[in-house]
Amino acid sequence: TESTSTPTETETQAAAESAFGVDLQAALAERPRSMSPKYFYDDQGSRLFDAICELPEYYPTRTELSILAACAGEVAARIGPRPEIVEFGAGSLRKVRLLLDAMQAPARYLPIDISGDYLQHSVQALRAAYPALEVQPVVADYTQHVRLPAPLAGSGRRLGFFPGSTIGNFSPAEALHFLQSAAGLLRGGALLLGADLIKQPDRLHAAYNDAQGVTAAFNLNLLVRANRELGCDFDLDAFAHSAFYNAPLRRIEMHLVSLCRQAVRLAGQSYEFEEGETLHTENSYKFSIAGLRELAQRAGFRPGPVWTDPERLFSVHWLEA
Ligand code: AVJ
Repeated sequence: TESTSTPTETETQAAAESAFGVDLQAALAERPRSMSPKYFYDDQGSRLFDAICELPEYYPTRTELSILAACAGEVAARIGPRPEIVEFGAGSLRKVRLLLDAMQAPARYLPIDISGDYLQHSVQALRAAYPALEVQPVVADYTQHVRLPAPLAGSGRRLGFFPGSTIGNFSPAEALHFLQSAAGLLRGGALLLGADLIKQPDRLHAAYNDAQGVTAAFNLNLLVRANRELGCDFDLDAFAHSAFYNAPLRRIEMHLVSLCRQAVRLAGQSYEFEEGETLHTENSYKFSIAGLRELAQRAGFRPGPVWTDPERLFSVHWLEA
């Protein structure tokens, strides 16, 4: 609710039964403790993520935009006339606009997202900018089985779009599973996939430990959200942001570290944190170009061209479905 007053017991009880409440209770009861990064993206979390994308240290967004600007013409030529664009996640409209602007009469844009609200917002903005484009949002969890509407009469091939290295949030097994179902949805078309590359650990470290503390605020916002929505009593000064590169597993890990021995309440239960104990909040896997192509191939794609930036920070892959 919008109310800023303390939630009633009934409200807290209902919230505890939400997906966020159920998953946080399970996370607090298990060891090691870990939550899905999807819970970062409430209103404030989405705003903080947008701010991350503007940070000087956070190279992925601006690097991918520059790669897309450079390859959009070739992408448009490869997919052919009147394509249907299927975006996994209602992402940054800036990215898909680079593609739409290069395409020959795109037939339809189908953004898939779980959050109906966010989807409605981006759909309105896109309709205003592209009056001739048919925009058909699909409210679904694209990590699960998705059914797409039948192709429009007279439309060309389907182009899937999964930018931002969001694939890095998946475990290797989940990434394979996602790519397998995407290959099924896009059969006869292609997937344009953005993947962050393995690089010097100090560069990665800086991208997830920015000087302004925006990434720390993004991470800690999970506890702010739990206090507001679930009636928890996380002491925001008693947890700290921690992000580091786990080199053997090729991933950035984000955690919230307990700075002292403390207890936290959720739905009538008390959960102890030892000093130094963490809640693992996100993995962000990094890829080699060859490794990503091999993964895509195992999932049923035929890997085509790869575009990258001069520093080889980020990669955009053409995968034929
Ligand atoms: C949206 C998952 C691609 O992993 O870089 C940014 C999220 N987390 N800073 C990433 C994120 C901390 C981002 N992804």
